[in-house]
Amino acid sequence: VRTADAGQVWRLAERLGLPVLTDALSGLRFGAARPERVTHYDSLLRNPDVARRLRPDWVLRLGAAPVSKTLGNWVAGIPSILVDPSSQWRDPGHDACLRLEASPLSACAWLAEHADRTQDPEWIGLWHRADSRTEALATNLLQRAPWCEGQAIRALLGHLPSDAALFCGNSQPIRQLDTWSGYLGRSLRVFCNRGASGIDGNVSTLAGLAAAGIPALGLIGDLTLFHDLGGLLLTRELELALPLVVVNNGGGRIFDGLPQCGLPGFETLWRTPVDLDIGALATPFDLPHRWASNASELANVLDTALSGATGGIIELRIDARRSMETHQELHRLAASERLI
Ligand SMILES: Cc1ncc(C[n+]2csc(CCOP(=O)(O)OP(=O)(O)O)c2C)c(N)n1
Repeated sequence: VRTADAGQVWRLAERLGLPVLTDALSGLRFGAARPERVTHYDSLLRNPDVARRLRPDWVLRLGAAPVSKTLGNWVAGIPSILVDPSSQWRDPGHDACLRLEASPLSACAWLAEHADRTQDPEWIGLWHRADSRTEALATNLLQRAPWCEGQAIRALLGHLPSDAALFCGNSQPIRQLDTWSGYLGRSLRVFCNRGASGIDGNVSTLAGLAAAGIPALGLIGDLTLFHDLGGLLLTRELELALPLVVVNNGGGRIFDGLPQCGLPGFETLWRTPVDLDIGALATPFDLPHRWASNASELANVLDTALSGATGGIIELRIDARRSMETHQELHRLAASERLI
């Protein structure tokens, strides 16, 4: 949703009492506080009681399919109206019973004027409570968890000024952002090459954003970097003002969540770690290289990198197994605690 359209979406939500499940890429997740905003759906919908009691009769979907598979599965089978300004048919679950090729601005404005059925106020209250409680679970968990992507993402967001831009790579970074960002209280523009979830060309896209006058902080996985080393040439040429943060967790760790994890050959055929020294890779491109393997190191590195606006690479050294355990612990807590 474009920034210009967001106000109309919130007006409709307020007028009808609708919860807005704000995908990290929606343009609605960050900004002024709204009681209708839900950010933790990926975790709280794992709670069977919540998933059953908050289930709607219909869904108004704006734009592309959400990042969260849990959300996608939960809305499957619920009649939905898809409002999408693109001419594509972005309905992977085939749930749209009506597709409007329109801007969210005009569709929401029309609905706000013509719809007359407001929802039971208790319903939005339950959403808000479940979201707040899940946020408390996540914050509490990250305070006691070993160094992981959730903590790193919150530190990155905490360092970005209002209206900053973030480019998030595919694979886990966008999912980690979707899960852990929570609500920020100031605006942030998030970009991603969602497309067919390709890890190709991500560094080049970051450079393209800079060339278009949108300096963005990059957050990508290690394989995603190795896939687009040519993009580093562009970042040097364009003298990118903000750093590229690379999660060095030893290959494609998204595959650790697949059932074949642990099978003979898994390492070679799925995880495919590439034994390259990221610091040494930065050298021929004249890019500064900094690294962090805990929260205080990251805070220091970000202070230096962002104050000097020198760009370069920040390598986040993450123990993928521990990070995954924390992620799973959040899912377990959200599924078992009383959220509403
Ligand atoms: C062009 C392309 N090739 C292969 C894939 C399949 N793929 C999806 S995720 C992934 C691993 C990405 O690893 P990394 O960037 O290190 O991120 P992590 O999974 O560790 O978060 C791969 C190879 C893809 N999405 N796009």
